[in-house]
Amino acid sequence: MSVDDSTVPGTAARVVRLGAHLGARIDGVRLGGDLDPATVATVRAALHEHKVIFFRGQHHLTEDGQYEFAQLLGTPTTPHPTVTSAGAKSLAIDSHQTRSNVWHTDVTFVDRVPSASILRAVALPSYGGSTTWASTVAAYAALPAPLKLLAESLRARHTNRYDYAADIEDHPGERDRAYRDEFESTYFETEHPVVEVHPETGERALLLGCFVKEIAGLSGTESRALFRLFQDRITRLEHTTRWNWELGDVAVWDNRATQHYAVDDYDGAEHRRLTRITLAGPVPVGVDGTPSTVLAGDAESYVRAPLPRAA
Ligand SMILES: O=C(O)CCC(=O)C(=O)O
Ligand SMILES: [Fe+2]
Repeated sequence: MSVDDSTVPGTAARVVRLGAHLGARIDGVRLGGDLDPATVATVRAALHEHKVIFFRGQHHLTEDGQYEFAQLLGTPTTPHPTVTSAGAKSLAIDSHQTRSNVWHTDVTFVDRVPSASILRAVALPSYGGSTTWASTVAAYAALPAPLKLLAESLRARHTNRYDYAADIEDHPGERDRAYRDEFESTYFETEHPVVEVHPETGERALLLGCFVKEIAGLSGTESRALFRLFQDRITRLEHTTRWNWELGDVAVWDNRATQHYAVDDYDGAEHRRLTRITLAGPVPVGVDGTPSTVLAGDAESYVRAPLPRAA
Protein backbone atom coordinates (compact mmCIF):
# COMPACT_ATOMS: atom_id res chain seq x y z
CA MET A 1 0.00 0.00 0.00
CA SER A 2 1.39 3.43 -0.85
CA VAL A 3 0.13 6.91 -0.31
CA ASP A 4 0.23 9.06 -3.41
CA ASP A 5 1.91 12.34 -2.54
CA SER A 6 0.43 14.06 -5.60
CA THR A 7 -2.61 15.23 -3.65
CA VAL A 8 -3.51 18.87 -4.08
CA PRO A 9 -2.57 21.15 -1.18
CA GLY A 10 -5.56 22.43 0.73
CA THR A 11 -7.44 19.13 0.94
CA ALA A 12 -7.45 16.39 3.55
CA ALA A 13 -7.86 13.76 0.82
CA ARG A 14 -5.25 11.01 0.77
CA VAL A 15 -4.98 8.69 -2.22
CA VAL A 16 -3.92 5.14 -1.35
CA ARG A 17 -2.93 3.13 -4.38
CA LEU A 18 -4.25 -0.44 -4.57
CA GLY A 19 -2.59 -1.82 -7.70
CA ALA A 20 -0.10 -1.15 -10.48
CA HIS A 21 -2.71 -0.66 -13.18
CA LEU A 22 -5.84 0.48 -11.41
CA GLY A 23 -7.57 1.05 -8.12
CA ALA A 24 -7.09 3.56 -5.31
CA ARG A 25 -8.84 4.25 -2.03
CA ILE A 26 -9.36 7.87 -1.10
CA ASP A 27 -9.40 8.59 2.62
CA GLY A 28 -10.25 11.77 4.47
CA VAL A 29 -13.18 12.85 2.28
CA ARG A 30 -16.84 13.23 3.25
CA LEU A 31 -18.72 12.94 -0.06
CA GLY A 32 -21.59 15.28 -0.90
CA GLY A 33 -22.49 18.31 -2.93
CA ASP A 34 -20.41 20.61 -0.74
CA LEU A 35 -16.91 19.28 -1.49
CA ASP A 36 -14.35 22.05 -1.87
CA PRO A 37 -12.76 22.57 -5.32
CA ALA A 38 -9.32 21.26 -4.26
CA THR A 39 -10.84 17.97 -3.14
CA VAL A 40 -12.93 17.69 -6.31
CA ALA A 41 -9.73 18.25 -8.32
CA THR A 42 -7.97 15.51 -6.32
CA VAL A 43 -10.86 13.09 -6.88
CA ARG A 44 -10.96 13.85 -10.59
CA ALA A 45 -7.20 13.41 -11.01
CA ALA A 46 -7.26 10.15 -9.02
CA LEU A 47 -10.11 8.86 -11.16
CA HIS A 48 -8.15 9.44 -14.35
CA GLU A 49 -4.93 8.04 -12.96
CA HIS A 50 -6.31 5.01 -11.09
CA LYS A 51 -9.46 4.33 -13.20
CA VAL A 52 -11.54 3.18 -10.20
CA ILE A 53 -11.52 4.88 -6.80
CA PHE A 54 -13.17 3.86 -3.55
CA PHE A 55 -14.42 5.75 -0.51
CA ARG A 56 -15.21 4.05 2.78
CA GLY A 57 -17.50 5.21 5.57
CA GLN A 58 -19.91 7.41 3.60
CA HIS A 59 -22.83 6.35 5.81
CA HIS A 60 -24.33 9.84 5.75
CA LEU A 61 -24.80 9.74 1.98
CA THR A 62 -28.38 9.58 0.67
CA GLU A 63 -29.46 9.21 -2.95
CA ASP A 64 -29.72 13.03 -3.11
CA GLY A 65 -26.20 13.42 -1.70
CA GLN A 66 -24.87 10.86 -4.18
CA TYR A 67 -26.52 12.85 -6.97
CA GLU A 68 -25.10 16.16 -5.73
CA PHE A 69 -21.62 14.63 -5.54
CA ALA A 70 -22.09 13.25 -9.07
CA GLN A 71 -22.90 16.76 -10.30
CA LEU A 72 -19.49 17.95 -9.09
CA LEU A 73 -17.80 15.41 -11.37
CA GLY A 74 -20.01 15.85 -14.46
CA THR A 75 -23.56 15.84 -15.77
CA PRO A 76 -25.67 12.93 -14.53
CA THR A 77 -27.71 11.08 -17.12
CA THR A 78 -31.14 9.67 -16.41
CA PRO A 79 -30.69 6.38 -14.50
CA HIS A 80 -30.74 4.22 -17.64
CA PRO A 81 -31.80 4.41 -21.33
CA THR A 82 -34.46 1.72 -20.89
CA VAL A 83 -34.71 0.66 -17.22
CA THR A 84 -36.82 3.46 -15.80
CA SER A 85 -38.66 1.58 -13.04
CA ALA A 86 -35.61 1.12 -10.80
CA GLY A 87 -35.15 4.68 -9.54
CA ALA A 88 -35.70 8.34 -10.45
CA LYS A 89 -32.24 9.79 -9.80
CA SER A 90 -30.21 6.60 -9.62
CA LEU A 91 -30.46 3.08 -10.97
CA ALA A 92 -31.04 0.43 -8.30
CA ILE A 93 -28.81 -2.59 -8.86
CA ASP A 94 -30.85 -5.04 -6.83
CA SER A 95 -30.07 -8.75 -6.50
CA HIS A 96 -33.80 -9.50 -6.58
CA GLN A 97 -33.85 -8.28 -10.17
CA THR A 98 -30.39 -8.50 -11.69
CA ARG A 99 -26.83 -9.63 -11.05
CA SER A 100 -24.21 -8.08 -13.31
CA ASN A 101 -21.92 -11.08 -13.32
CA VAL A 102 -20.72 -10.44 -16.84
CA TRP A 103 -17.73 -8.34 -17.87
CA HIS A 104 -18.91 -5.04 -19.30
CA THR A 105 -18.41 -1.33 -19.68
CA ASP A 106 -21.64 0.44 -18.74
CA VAL A 107 -24.23 1.27 -21.42
CA THR A 108 -21.98 0.77 -24.47
CA PHE A 109 -25.00 0.08 -26.65
CA VAL A 110 -25.61 3.84 -26.99
CA ASP A 111 -23.35 6.25 -28.85
CA ARG A 112 -22.54 8.55 -25.93
CA VAL A 113 -21.05 6.00 -23.55
CA PRO A 114 -21.17 7.32 -19.97
CA SER A 115 -17.89 8.87 -18.85
CA ALA A 116 -18.11 7.54 -15.29
CA SER A 117 -20.33 5.61 -12.90
CA ILE A 118 -20.81 6.25 -9.19
CA LEU A 119 -22.00 3.26 -7.17
CA ARG A 120 -23.11 3.30 -3.51
CA ALA A 121 -23.70 0.24 -1.34
CA VAL A 122 -27.15 0.23 0.28
CA ALA A 123 -27.66 -3.42 1.34
CA LEU A 124 -25.03 -6.16 1.30
CA PRO A 125 -24.99 -9.93 1.74
CA SER A 126 -23.23 -11.34 4.80
CA TYR A 127 -20.51 -12.77 2.57
CA GLY A 128 -19.50 -12.54 -1.07
CA GLY A 129 -20.84 -9.96 -3.53
CA SER A 130 -17.59 -8.16 -4.33
CA THR A 131 -17.02 -6.33 -7.60
CA THR A 132 -13.98 -6.59 -9.87
CA TRP A 133 -12.75 -3.93 -12.30
CA ALA A 134 -10.30 -4.37 -15.18
CA SER A 135 -8.19 -1.71 -16.88
CA THR A 136 -8.88 -1.59 -20.61
CA VAL A 137 -5.95 0.85 -20.91
CA ALA A 138 -3.48 -1.61 -19.36
CA ALA A 139 -4.90 -4.37 -21.59
CA TYR A 140 -4.28 -2.28 -24.72
CA ALA A 141 -0.82 -1.19 -23.56
CA ALA A 142 0.24 -4.82 -22.99
CA LEU A 143 -0.74 -5.95 -26.50
CA PRO A 144 2.11 -6.92 -28.86
CA ALA A 145 2.47 -4.38 -31.69
CA PRO A 146 0.72 -6.49 -34.38
CA LEU A 147 -2.33 -6.99 -32.14
CA LYS A 148 -2.45 -3.26 -31.36
CA LEU A 149 -2.59 -2.57 -35.10
CA LEU A 150 -5.29 -5.19 -35.59
CA ALA A 151 -7.43 -3.87 -32.72
CA GLU A 152 -7.09 -0.29 -33.97
CA SER A 153 -8.49 -1.34 -37.35
CA LEU A 154 -11.62 -3.01 -35.93
CA ARG A 155 -15.08 -1.72 -35.02
CA ALA A 156 -17.56 -3.64 -32.88
CA ARG A 157 -21.36 -3.52 -32.75
CA HIS A 158 -22.83 -3.29 -29.26
CA THR A 159 -26.51 -3.91 -28.45
CA ASN A 160 -28.74 -4.10 -25.39
CA ARG A 161 -30.12 -7.45 -26.60
CA TYR A 162 -27.03 -9.37 -25.75
CA ASP A 163 -26.25 -12.99 -25.17
CA TYR A 164 -26.83 -13.52 -21.45
CA ALA A 165 -26.75 -17.29 -21.91
CA ALA A 166 -23.09 -17.15 -22.84
CA ASP A 167 -21.97 -16.20 -19.35
CA ILE A 168 -24.82 -17.04 -16.99
CA GLU A 169 -25.58 -20.66 -16.28
CA ASP A 170 -28.74 -20.15 -14.23
CA HIS A 171 -32.02 -19.83 -16.01
CA PRO A 172 -33.44 -16.40 -15.30
CA GLY A 173 -36.38 -16.44 -12.92
CA GLU A 174 -39.54 -14.41 -13.43
CA ARG A 175 -38.06 -11.30 -11.82
CA ASP A 176 -35.03 -11.49 -14.07
CA ARG A 177 -37.31 -11.97 -17.05
CA ALA A 178 -39.29 -8.81 -16.24
CA TYR A 179 -36.06 -6.85 -15.72
CA ARG A 180 -34.63 -8.12 -18.94
CA ASP A 181 -37.82 -7.29 -20.85
CA GLU A 182 -37.52 -3.72 -19.60
CA PHE A 183 -33.78 -3.66 -20.36
CA GLU A 184 -34.51 -4.62 -23.95
CA SER A 185 -37.74 -2.62 -24.33
CA THR A 186 -36.18 -0.22 -26.87
CA TYR A 187 -33.54 -1.66 -29.17
CA PHE A 188 -30.18 0.12 -29.24
CA GLU A 189 -27.24 -0.73 -31.42
CA THR A 190 -24.05 1.29 -31.86
CA GLU A 191 -20.81 0.65 -33.70
CA HIS A 192 -17.74 1.69 -31.72
CA PRO A 193 -14.04 1.56 -32.51
CA VAL A 194 -12.41 -1.38 -30.67
CA VAL A 195 -9.65 1.02 -29.60
CA GLU A 196 -10.90 4.39 -28.38
CA VAL A 197 -8.82 7.41 -27.47
CA HIS A 198 -9.72 8.62 -24.01
CA PRO A 199 -11.03 12.18 -24.42
CA GLU A 200 -9.35 13.47 -21.26
CA THR A 201 -6.15 11.48 -20.79
CA GLY A 202 -5.39 10.71 -24.45
CA GLU A 203 -4.73 7.09 -23.46
CA ARG A 204 -5.84 4.30 -25.78
CA ALA A 205 -8.28 1.74 -24.39
CA LEU A 206 -10.04 -1.38 -25.64
CA LEU A 207 -13.80 -0.88 -25.90
CA LEU A 208 -15.51 -4.29 -25.75
CA GLY A 209 -17.53 -6.13 -23.06
CA CYS A 210 -20.70 -8.20 -23.00
CA PHE A 211 -22.82 -5.88 -25.12
CA VAL A 212 -20.73 -6.70 -28.21
CA LYS A 213 -22.78 -8.55 -30.80
CA GLU A 214 -20.18 -8.81 -33.58
CA ILE A 215 -17.07 -7.29 -35.06
CA ALA A 216 -18.09 -5.29 -38.14
CA GLY A 217 -17.38 -7.02 -41.45
CA LEU A 218 -16.45 -10.42 -39.98
CA SER A 219 -18.32 -13.71 -39.77
CA GLY A 220 -19.80 -14.88 -36.47
CA THR A 221 -16.94 -17.33 -35.96
CA GLU A 222 -14.30 -14.71 -36.71
CA SER A 223 -16.07 -12.14 -34.51
CA ARG A 224 -16.18 -14.53 -31.55
CA ALA A 225 -12.52 -15.52 -31.99
CA LEU A 226 -11.28 -11.91 -32.08
CA PHE A 227 -13.63 -10.84 -29.29
CA ARG A 228 -12.25 -13.60 -27.03
CA LEU A 229 -8.66 -12.77 -27.95
CA PHE A 230 -8.98 -9.14 -26.83
CA GLN A 231 -11.53 -9.67 -24.04
CA ASP A 232 -9.28 -12.27 -22.40
CA ARG A 233 -6.46 -9.73 -22.39
CA ILE A 234 -8.68 -7.25 -20.54
CA THR A 235 -9.66 -9.67 -17.79
CA ARG A 236 -6.16 -10.99 -17.02
CA LEU A 237 -5.93 -10.87 -13.24
CA GLU A 238 -2.95 -8.49 -13.42
CA HIS A 239 -5.23 -5.94 -15.07
CA THR A 240 -7.90 -6.17 -12.35
CA THR A 241 -8.67 -5.01 -8.84
CA ARG A 242 -11.36 -6.46 -6.58
CA TRP A 243 -13.35 -4.57 -3.97
CA ASN A 244 -15.03 -6.18 -0.96
CA TRP A 245 -17.94 -3.91 -0.17
CA GLU A 246 -18.86 -2.56 3.25
CA LEU A 247 -21.95 -0.51 3.96
CA GLY A 248 -21.16 3.16 3.40
CA ASP A 249 -18.78 2.44 0.51
CA VAL A 250 -18.85 4.37 -2.75
CA ALA A 251 -16.98 3.38 -5.92
CA VAL A 252 -16.40 5.69 -8.88
CA TRP A 253 -14.98 4.33 -12.12
CA ASP A 254 -13.79 5.82 -15.37
CA ASN A 255 -16.13 4.07 -17.78
CA ARG A 256 -13.83 4.86 -20.75
CA ALA A 257 -10.93 2.98 -19.18
CA THR A 258 -12.47 -0.04 -17.42
CA GLN A 259 -14.79 -3.00 -17.46
CA HIS A 260 -16.34 -4.51 -14.35
CA TYR A 261 -17.98 -7.73 -13.09
CA ALA A 262 -20.18 -8.19 -10.02
CA VAL A 263 -19.20 -11.51 -8.45
CA ASP A 264 -22.31 -13.59 -7.78
CA ASP A 265 -20.97 -15.65 -4.87
CA TYR A 266 -23.66 -14.99 -2.25
CA ASP A 267 -26.69 -17.13 -1.63
CA GLY A 268 -30.03 -16.49 -3.29
CA ALA A 269 -31.74 -15.52 -0.06
CA GLU A 270 -29.23 -12.77 0.67
CA HIS A 271 -30.15 -9.28 -0.46
CA ARG A 272 -27.66 -6.99 -2.21
CA ARG A 273 -28.58 -3.51 -3.40
CA LEU A 274 -26.48 -0.65 -4.72
CA THR A 275 -27.48 2.59 -6.41
CA ARG A 276 -25.70 3.84 -9.51
CA ILE A 277 -25.51 7.21 -11.21
CA THR A 278 -23.81 7.51 -14.60
CA LEU A 279 -22.28 10.72 -15.96
CA ALA A 280 -22.83 11.75 -19.56
CA GLY A 281 -19.90 11.23 -21.91
CA PRO A 282 -19.02 12.19 -25.49
CA VAL A 283 -19.19 9.89 -28.53
CA PRO A 284 -16.00 7.74 -28.54
CA VAL A 285 -13.44 8.20 -31.32
CA GLY A 286 -10.95 5.70 -32.70
CA VAL A 287 -7.24 6.30 -33.23
CA ASP A 288 -7.92 7.65 -36.74
CA GLY A 289 -10.48 10.11 -35.35
CA THR A 290 -13.52 8.21 -36.64
CA PRO A 291 -16.39 8.42 -34.14
CA SER A 292 -18.87 5.73 -33.14
CA THR A 293 -22.06 5.53 -35.19
CA VAL A 294 -25.63 4.82 -34.13
CA LEU A 295 -27.28 1.89 -35.90
CA ALA A 296 -30.53 1.81 -33.85
CA GLY A 297 -32.11 3.76 -31.00
CA ASP A 298 -31.88 7.38 -29.88
CA ALA A 299 -30.19 8.00 -26.53
CA GLU A 300 -30.89 11.75 -26.50
CA SER A 301 -33.29 11.60 -23.57
CA TYR A 302 -30.83 9.43 -21.57
CA VAL A 303 -27.86 11.77 -21.88
CA ARG A 304 -29.70 15.08 -21.80
CA ALA A 305 -31.39 14.43 -18.55
CA PRO A 306 -33.73 17.03 -17.14
CA LEU A 307 -32.85 17.38 -13.46
CA PRO A 308 -35.23 15.38 -11.30
CA ARG A 309 -37.47 17.67 -9.28
CA ALA A 310 -36.72 17.84 -5.58
CA ALA A 311 -38.90 15.37 -3.69
O1 LIG B 1 -23.39 -4.96 -8.71
C1 LIG B 1 -22.28 -4.44 -8.87
O2 LIG B 1 -21.37 -4.52 -8.05
C2 LIG B 1 -21.99 -3.69 -10.14
C3 LIG B 1 -23.19 -3.63 -10.99
C4 LIG B 1 -22.93 -2.91 -12.28
O3 LIG B 1 -22.60 -3.49 -13.26
C5 LIG B 1 -23.04 -1.46 -12.27
O4 LIG B 1 -23.33 -0.86 -11.24
O5 LIG B 1 -22.83 -0.86 -13.34
FE1 LIG C 1 -22.15 -2.07 -14.77
